[in-house]
Amino acid sequence: MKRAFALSFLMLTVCAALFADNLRLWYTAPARTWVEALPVGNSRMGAMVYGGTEYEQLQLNEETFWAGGPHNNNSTRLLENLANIRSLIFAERFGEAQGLIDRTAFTGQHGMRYLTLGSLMLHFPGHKEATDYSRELNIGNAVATTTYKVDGVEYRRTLFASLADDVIIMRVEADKADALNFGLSFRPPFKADVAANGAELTMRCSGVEQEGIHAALRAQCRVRVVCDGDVRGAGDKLDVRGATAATIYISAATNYVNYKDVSGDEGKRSADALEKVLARPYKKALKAHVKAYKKQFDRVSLALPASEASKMPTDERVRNYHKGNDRQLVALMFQYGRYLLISSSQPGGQPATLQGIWNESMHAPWDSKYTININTEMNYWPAEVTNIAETHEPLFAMVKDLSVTGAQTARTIYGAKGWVAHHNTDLWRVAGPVDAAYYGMWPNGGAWLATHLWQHFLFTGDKKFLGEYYPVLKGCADFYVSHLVKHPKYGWLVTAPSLSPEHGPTGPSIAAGCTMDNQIAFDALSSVLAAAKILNIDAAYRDTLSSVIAQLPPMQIGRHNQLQEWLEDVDNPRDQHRHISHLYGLYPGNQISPYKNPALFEAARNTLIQRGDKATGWSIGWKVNFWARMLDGNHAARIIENMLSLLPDDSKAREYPDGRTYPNLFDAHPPFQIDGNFGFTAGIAEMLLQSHDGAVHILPALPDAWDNGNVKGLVARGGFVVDVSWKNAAVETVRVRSRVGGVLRLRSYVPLRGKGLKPAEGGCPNELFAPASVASPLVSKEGTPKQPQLRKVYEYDILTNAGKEYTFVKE
Ligand code: FUC
Repeated sequence: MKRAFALSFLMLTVCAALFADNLRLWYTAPARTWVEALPVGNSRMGAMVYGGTEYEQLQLNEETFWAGGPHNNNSTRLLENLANIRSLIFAERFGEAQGLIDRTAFTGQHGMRYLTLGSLMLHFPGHKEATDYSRELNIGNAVATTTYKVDGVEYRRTLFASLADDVIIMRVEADKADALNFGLSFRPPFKADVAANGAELTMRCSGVEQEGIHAALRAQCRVRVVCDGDVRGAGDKLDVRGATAATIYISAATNYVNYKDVSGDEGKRSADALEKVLARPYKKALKAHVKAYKKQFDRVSLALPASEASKMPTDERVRNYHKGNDRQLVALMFQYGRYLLISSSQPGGQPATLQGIWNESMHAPWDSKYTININTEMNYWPAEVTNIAETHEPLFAMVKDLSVTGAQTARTIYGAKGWVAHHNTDLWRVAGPVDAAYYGMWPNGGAWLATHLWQHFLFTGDKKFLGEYYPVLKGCADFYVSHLVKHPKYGWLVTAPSLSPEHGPTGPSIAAGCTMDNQIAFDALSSVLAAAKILNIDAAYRDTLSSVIAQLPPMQIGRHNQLQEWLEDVDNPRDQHRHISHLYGLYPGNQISPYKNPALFEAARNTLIQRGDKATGWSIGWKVNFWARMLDGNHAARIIENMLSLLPDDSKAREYPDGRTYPNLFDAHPPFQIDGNFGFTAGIAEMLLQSHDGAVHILPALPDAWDNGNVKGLVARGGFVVDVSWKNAAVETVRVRSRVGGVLRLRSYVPLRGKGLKPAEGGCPNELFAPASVASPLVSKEGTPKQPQLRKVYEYDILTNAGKEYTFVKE
């Protein structure tokens, strides 16, 4: 007995050690490039730490430091041309329609850009030649550490962006008394005013003008050193002498209040944050941060088999992933996505941009703003299912803002009701089209974002939330009801002008009623219909909604047995474009089900095969989710391998054409774009648990190679928190905690047993995970769609009570 106990204790310890080890990114040399540096963040502030010995660099960001100021970009010239543009589209004179849009839909403002705050530099004279070097980011507690020795003295730097205190803190220590001597200075890539005052260094700077919109923002960044030695400020530097430990506190703020108000006091805000944190000792501040972080992070764990390869430094693990025996890297990458979302998106803050909050440039790729024809939505795919729903809140707040700015856009540019946003927005919540007709003339960005409100309801059953956001959801439906027009040839109600994101069959992209538009309109209209029923309001409006839904174009299966991207059967089966927009209905939507419409499901598979397995980083992230929804874990694993392919940095893109992961595990479009990280995390969750199609499906798409493992804390629609363990790639145990009660319908590839579990009967008993009911597809006469081959499933029902836990095991 004693021996058995000792043995299992030992095994637990070994497992815990392996597991803990898999929550570290670690390296044996300082970062040479930004994509080797490690990110910390608390949503409002972010830092990239290089871990240099002689020169340490902390590249800083504050999430509201953007170019420009309050404005909108609503053209007043589109409306008078709208009828003409529509006539041209329906006459299939797409090029002329596109030209007319290019001339009338744009104001010259294409969204403002997200800026950097520059870097804080630490200079350690004499530390160039160091030994015993190591740096790491522990995503188990959100702390980054650098250690090394110089002349027998060990130096340690500990960095975190406090989730409890609204500052970034770096602790610098030596293991020999009084051995610390270093200087601090700013390195801003813009004109800044830097001044030292005692133990504090302050940088004051302004945003920049962009496209005629004057710079309305100012930023202040303050650095305060507390140490047991001597700290002196002189000119634009601080100097620390003869210390054993020094704590550096960094605060930053701007005058941004909201998209129309810039009356904040950046000086007071940054000073107040410092004063507040200085009131508690360093150790308490560290503890408070770790506690706040773990409260969110610890809700989910994922264990996949480890191997010798898992023990290598992180960049080597990515380099070697294709060799096939480091499945644990997938678990690390999964958790890294959760780390990045917790660190870049917290209640009260701004949503994660194309780069989260981490941007080193004054001219970031695509302005590091919000691209809402896929990228921003992808950022939030992991939020609900990986149990960090609070990270979703900044997105909800942005959608609320857009429902106001976008109402003006709908009125001004289309003469329409409700609200609309196109394919980009920014800190100022612009909602008009940007860039050019080919990319920008797409009126579904707002409605896609708003699906996140409905999804939050499905995951939580929170009727108060639904009531609060109902007007925002309804505004999307109002837009479609007033804006859709009857297609003269087909009689369906369609969006016009529009496009299938950033893609045209040939030449121009401008079209009417693209498949993705119809799917998003379907979701916008039917979620309002369902919400109105649940909230018992708007009875007459529900009839209008049902009538419009019935007139939307059905999905169509074309001559290559593909799901058509456009109304016409013009897809090119050799086209491998990164946007696979028409599969929105497969993921994140739930309009394509193997059980309810197998022909459509098969057409979606053909489309996926035709588009290929490679792409930009975010597109690969989307494909992991697509193949999970295809219930094909082995194919999803192949896509994962395409993602976990090293790109040392952008200058090596030619040598590494397939590189999609940087040494710091940031996703490479290339360049760096964080959506791929989040898409990846969501994709792993989707392989392990699905809840969009009439049941909570356990291990729907587990690859054969992930033979043994377990996941804890994933969330299914209906508010079910699910733990699963598996052996030989089959379910062993399932534990479910019910947050809101209701019937749980379980779907599994193996028979299960457990108290109260009964074979399922009838339609889905829980509206929170019921499948969508969409019209049957139209099938081309030239196509020969096959039926998919589906694994046998077992389905069970159990009535759950809120707050109770249920356990099931393999029969
Ligand atoms: C869309 C994509 C690009 C890129 C950009 C930020 O335009 O087509 O690949 O991700 O967003």
